[in-house]
Amino acid sequence: MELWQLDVMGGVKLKNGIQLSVVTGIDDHSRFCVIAKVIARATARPVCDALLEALNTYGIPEQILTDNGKVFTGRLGRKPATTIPDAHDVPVDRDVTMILNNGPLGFTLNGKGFPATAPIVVNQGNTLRIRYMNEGLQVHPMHLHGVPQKVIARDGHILPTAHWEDTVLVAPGQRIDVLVKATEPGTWALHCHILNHAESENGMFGMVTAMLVQ
Ligand SMILES: [Cu+2]
Repeated sequence: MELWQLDVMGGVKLKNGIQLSVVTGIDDHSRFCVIAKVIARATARPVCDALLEALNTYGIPEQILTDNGKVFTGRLGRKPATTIPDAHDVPVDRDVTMILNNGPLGFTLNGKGFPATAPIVVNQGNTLRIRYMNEGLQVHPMHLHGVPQKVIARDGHILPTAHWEDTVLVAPGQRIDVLVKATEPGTWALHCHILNHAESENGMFGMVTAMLVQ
């Protein structure tokens, strides 16, 4: 266990109207889930208890990344905790996870093949961070029409120098983070550039979706 990404997810609504939160923890390298604890309220005590339980079970990771640093660590020291900003925390308007796969369901983006894929809808001027994760057994070069993609991280590691690509090659098991600035209104196709993953004699299918800039 090297790097844990912790989060507190709110707004889990039960049928009877009660709202709950979930403390989640994922090890960045193994993608192993170390915490998935439902709590009544996301205050320091239950959140820290969930973290302590995970530390007792899995040992101490080298690093912990979280946007909720104070609630996780606030109770553990006498002084207020110092939180080091996460290099992933570039200001973005929207985070999009895009899971690429080629398995029993065919060529899919987030488990769906075109035309069932969900478009990414954004407002003009927004910056979005797309995290590609290739769960399949083939490479998938992802091309976004008309808009360059700024590659900022690979497999959870921030690149020393970000660079621009039109087509982002994602190998099996890889995770790649890109920033996209939605400057032009319109519908921009986003698809795998191995064309037989995206197009057949009957038209588009599989790894095709679109970014709709409003
Ligand atoms: Cu592909």
